[in-house]
Formats: sequence, structure tokens, C-alpha cells
Amino acid sequence: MGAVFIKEELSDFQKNKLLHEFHTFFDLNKDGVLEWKDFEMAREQICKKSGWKIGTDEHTRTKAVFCDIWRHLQDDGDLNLDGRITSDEWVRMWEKLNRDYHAMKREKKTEESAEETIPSWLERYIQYKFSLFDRAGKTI
Ligand SMILES: [Ca+2]
Ligand SMILES: [Ca+2]
Repeated sequence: MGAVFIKEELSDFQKNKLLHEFHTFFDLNKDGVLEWKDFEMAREQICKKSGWKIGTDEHTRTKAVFCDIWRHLQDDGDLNLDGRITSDEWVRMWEKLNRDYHAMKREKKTEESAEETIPSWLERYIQYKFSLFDRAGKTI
């Protein structure tokens, strides 16, 4: 993900990549918008594939993590506060994160890695995303 924040403005290539991720990894029910439903689906898939049953610590923890991620995503991304993140709002959120990153870098005048400045909720989702697709890729 560090490669996202190279320049002050996102390139078309980067925007297309973000849109691809939006449709492939985030909008699980493929209706073109991100809603809590999509995160519920992702969470259920992860718990099912991992064999975490309702009531187990892992199940409870995963639920808390996803609630948290969704809340932050709404805060940062849902510009018109309708409870849904459109692909347009998604790209604009990344543009803002990108600008914030560069503004912070200018202020501090230090070379920090992009990973440290990516919001922690996003980092956690990325971790889950990769673990989910790792598992999905394996057939028994
Ligand atoms: Ca959706
Ligand atoms: Ca919205």
C-alpha cells in the first residue's frame, strides 16, 4: 500500500487500481456501493473459513474490528452521510488521505514510511483482506 502515496495527486493508474480494489475486495455483494452489509459478508466469510463459531473469542474480536473499520470508513469516506460509500467517495477519501500524508510530511520534514501514516483501521482491514484471500485461494 505504501506505493499509493508517491505524489501529491493520485494518478489515473492509481485511481483505477483503487476502483478495482473497491469492486473486487470491498463491494462484496457487487451493487456498486460499500455498505455495512458488505463488511458483514466479509466478516462472516472470514469467520466461516477460519472455523470461528459464534461465541468464541475470535468471532467476537473479528466483529469488533469490523464495526470499528466501518465506523472509521464512514467518518472519512461517507461525504453525504447516507450510510453508503460510492466509488466516487472512495476515490475522494484516498485523495484526501494522500494529501494529508503529504501535508504531514512537509510539516515534519522527515521521511516517514507511508505505512505509519495510513489510518490504523485501514491497515487492519488490509490485513484481514489478505488473510481472507489467502484462505479463499486454497482448495482442500
Ligand atoms: Ca455493496
Ligand atoms: Ca455516501
